[in-house]
Amino acid sequence: MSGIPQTRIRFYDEHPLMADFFGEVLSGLQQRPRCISPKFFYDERGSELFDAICRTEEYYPTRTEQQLLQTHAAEIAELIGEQCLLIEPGSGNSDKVRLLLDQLQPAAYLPMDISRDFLFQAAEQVANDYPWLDVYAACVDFTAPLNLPWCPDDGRRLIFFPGSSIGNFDPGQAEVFLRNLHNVAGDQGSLLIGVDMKKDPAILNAAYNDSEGVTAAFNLNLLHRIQRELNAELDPALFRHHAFYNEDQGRVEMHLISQRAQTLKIGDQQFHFDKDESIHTESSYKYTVEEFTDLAGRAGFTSRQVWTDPDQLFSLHYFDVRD
Ligand code: AVI
Repeated sequence: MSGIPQTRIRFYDEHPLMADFFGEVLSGLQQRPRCISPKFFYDERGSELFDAICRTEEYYPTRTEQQLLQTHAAEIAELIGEQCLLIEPGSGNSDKVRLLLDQLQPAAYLPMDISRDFLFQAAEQVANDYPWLDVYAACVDFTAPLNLPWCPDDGRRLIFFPGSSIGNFDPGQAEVFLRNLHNVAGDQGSLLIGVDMKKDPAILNAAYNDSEGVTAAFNLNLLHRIQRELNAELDPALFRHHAFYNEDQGRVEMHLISQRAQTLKIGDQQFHFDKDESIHTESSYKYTVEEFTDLAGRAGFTSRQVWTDPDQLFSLHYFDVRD
């Protein structure tokens, strides 16, 4: 024995193409209604602001889901059994999975993210903190169809997709994405997914309009990013954050509203905005337990268990692939 601690970590890099920020912003601003994808929120500052949102008084999803994971980890472990392969698409800082690892005792943890440095750093921390665990970190675009060439092929697979990130897909895209997860899970696999629930609109409106203005700063940071990275002629202070629950669509919408008539310049293109014209930056769909069970059912999943908190704010669903 050398006495040197060995980390059981392997890296796999598919070198996913980064999204074309310039091209997507230009085409989104040409559309009516104008829109920019929420995936562009998450530069370094945007990721810090998102973490800060999760700590605000009003943004209940993070702490409610953490509580559900903590409370039900043993039941989850019983459902999936010992020595599973725990796969987390969009693993980010791998924070929430830590609530499961001790109970689940998986054979291996497979975090996947498109953001290489962040992924490899987080994976290394998990490997250091859980020296008994094999970690296979994969830099991939998890929204594209996935295959797992680096994955050990014994053991049941449990896909973990927390945070209600599924809410940021529109329902059609969500079904396609869930189908991809179904393929990845294999014949014996399961899915553990966090889903924000429909509720009193006042609670939703407060969650996306926190009193400290963190969500507003997160939304407006997109314009700072466009100004800085695309050399755009625009003043973020001439826009304001607007978020509201759209009951007909069952989603919270975030917009950036032009506070006066103005013209933005990006590259050689100009975009004229009327006063109060909006850029739609995010939709966050909310689901009843039945609605989400049906959606996942259309993607081939069978519901085994759903846990909710006493206030019915957030749901944690456990699905099997098999009937
Ligand atoms: C990442 N996603 C699930 C968050 C949500 O609630 O839709 C992003 C967010 N936007 C504003 N606040 C939080």
